Amino acid sequence: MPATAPRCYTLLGAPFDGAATLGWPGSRYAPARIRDAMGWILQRRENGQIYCLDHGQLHPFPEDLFADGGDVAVVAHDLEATLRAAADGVRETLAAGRVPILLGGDDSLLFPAARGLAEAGEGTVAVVHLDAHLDLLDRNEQQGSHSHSSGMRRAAELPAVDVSASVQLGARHFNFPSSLRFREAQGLRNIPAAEIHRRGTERVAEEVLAHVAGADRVLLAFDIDCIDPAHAPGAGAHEPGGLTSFQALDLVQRLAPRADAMVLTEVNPLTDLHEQTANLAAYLVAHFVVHGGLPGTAGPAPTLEA
Ligand SMILES: [Mn+2]
Repeated sequence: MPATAPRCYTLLGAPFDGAATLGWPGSRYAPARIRDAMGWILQRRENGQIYCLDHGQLHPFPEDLFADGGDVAVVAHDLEATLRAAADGVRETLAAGRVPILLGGDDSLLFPAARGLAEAGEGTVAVVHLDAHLDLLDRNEQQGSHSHSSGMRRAAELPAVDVSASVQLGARHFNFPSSLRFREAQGLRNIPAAEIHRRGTERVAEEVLAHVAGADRVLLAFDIDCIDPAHAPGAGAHEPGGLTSFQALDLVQRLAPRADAMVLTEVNPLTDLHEQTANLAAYLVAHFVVHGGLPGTAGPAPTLEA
């Protein structure tokens, strides 16, 4: 097989939850907890490879595949400065030829992730947004115009973002009728959690990949609350009926090769249980890196035995 260099990834922490104006604050502590959990996963590397048990494959994992770029310069009292710093971190990582993984922090960070990806080059950006919520709030008195309820709305306003090539996955329960009107006016596709449960992740991922096909670059925006609180209790809000941890991991594995950046938000160590959610978040990041870096190659064949 020809030697192809894998895409390489840089983790950027954004320990900021000042825009968590509803729900529980605490996601500022997530980057440190997720980094700790990553350490346990990365120790399974040997001689530049890692063995993925899900598909029985060996994946290249050279030393440079995954790097920790530290935290972006969040300013706790200054939302705009924090969003700017996060966008700069994403843009500069892409300019260095690496794939950024921005770890929130609250979900206001979806917007600077999209902004940094948009500013990194010409052409259009599609956002694949996994979330229990739509985050399409324009503004209100309590939350203003930049909060963890408005990230997707602000991203959709960026000229480079192709809203009709973007898609939201995992939403459930109730939201504002004005958000439905915005979605319909903009042609923003929505695949709610109920539909993912009925159709399965393989078919949904195929539809998502077809839907974003026309975009030049893709942001995978992952609010941990798209996962059911039974699987991810450490979140900013609990919405029952969400994805299982398996469904979330499977979607990330399938979408990773098409994604040019990832933002992972709303992991909340203050509501977590025995680091369960930080651990799941670390595995979401690890699968994003392993499956997006290079396809797996001949490994041991999967067996049917227990
Ligand atoms: Mn959410």
